Amino acid sequence: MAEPQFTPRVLSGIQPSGGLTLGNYLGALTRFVDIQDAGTHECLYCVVDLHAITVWQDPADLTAQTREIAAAFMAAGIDPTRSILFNQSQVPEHAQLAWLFNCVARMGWMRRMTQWKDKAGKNSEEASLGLFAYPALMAADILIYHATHVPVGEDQRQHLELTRDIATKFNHDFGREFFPITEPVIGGPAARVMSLRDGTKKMSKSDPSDMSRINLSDDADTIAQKFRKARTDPDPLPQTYDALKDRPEARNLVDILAGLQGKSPEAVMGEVAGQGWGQFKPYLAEVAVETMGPITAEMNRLMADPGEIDRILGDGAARAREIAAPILKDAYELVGLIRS
Ligand code: AQP
Repeated sequence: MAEPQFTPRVLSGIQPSGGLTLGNYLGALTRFVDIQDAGTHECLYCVVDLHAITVWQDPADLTAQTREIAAAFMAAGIDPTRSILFNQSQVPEHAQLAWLFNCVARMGWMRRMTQWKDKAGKNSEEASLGLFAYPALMAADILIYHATHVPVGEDQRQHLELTRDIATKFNHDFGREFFPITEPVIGGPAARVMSLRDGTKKMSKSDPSDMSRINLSDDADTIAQKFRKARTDPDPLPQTYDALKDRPEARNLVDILAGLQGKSPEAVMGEVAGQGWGQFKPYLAEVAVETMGPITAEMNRLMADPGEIDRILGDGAARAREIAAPILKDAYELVGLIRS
């Protein structure tokens, strides 16, 4: 059967498992805005609260963080009239499709997920069943809209591959090219922003050390202090980007500067080659404050009116459901479930 044409549509999300980091901002948020502004795709962006509760979240914090992330989306440039902005739990079709996918995906596929291994660690018997099934819910987030493209950071590549495996198996099992084989959109110098304390670990909002990350809510002094204390090696910056290959901490700071300035790391190296850390780090902090300061201020302004944020999320959820409901209905019918 010929593959149906799918509407060019983008879906991506961020978990309200803490405040946003510079990694989320550069690896995800700025790219969400670029795609929206390009106008080539219908865009759906969600705060994935059901994913956040796969590990314990204090209920009051979860509510506040969900609003904070919605505010950050808008402060960074997501326009809720051009994109559909919502929180995942208000669109029950995500969880309903996820159940079908729990029955399609195989245990072995899930066990291979590095995020599961990292987050469950040695204590996997105590991890929630939801954490194990997380990638099936993520596949449902994407496929409930027949999304054709998903902008994500490098860390999500494996989950995207699993989404493609689930779509392929579903289409094969039920004999129809029903779900698109979604393409990841990964790239740019900051596709993987690393921890400021360990250049081999990604910057993460749930890292126990606040010094490992820049938060979108950090003020100028805190940002300067965190970069000043960021781990580096003693050598100055070399002449070429290639020469940073085995210097993960140094390379990370150059990548961050490139991401903030929207330049290639090679172009940045042309400007900072030979600098010592005493010169480079304050400059990096200055650029970060200049870029993020206005976003943080706008985010704080929006958060002062939680009722308005909730209204926007509710409106987005209603629009999202208009797309999701007929796709879920068709998926149920393909599986043989009666929906009268
Ligand atoms: N360090 C990063 N560099 C580049 N991109 C990143 N992303 C996350 N960290 C980095 C991208 O941000 C989007 C949203 O991620 P998420 O919140 O859904 O989950 P995550 O990837 O697990 O992010 P965190 O910050 O590490 O959250 P916790 O600590 O709760 O697990 C995704 O597109 C991701 O690629």
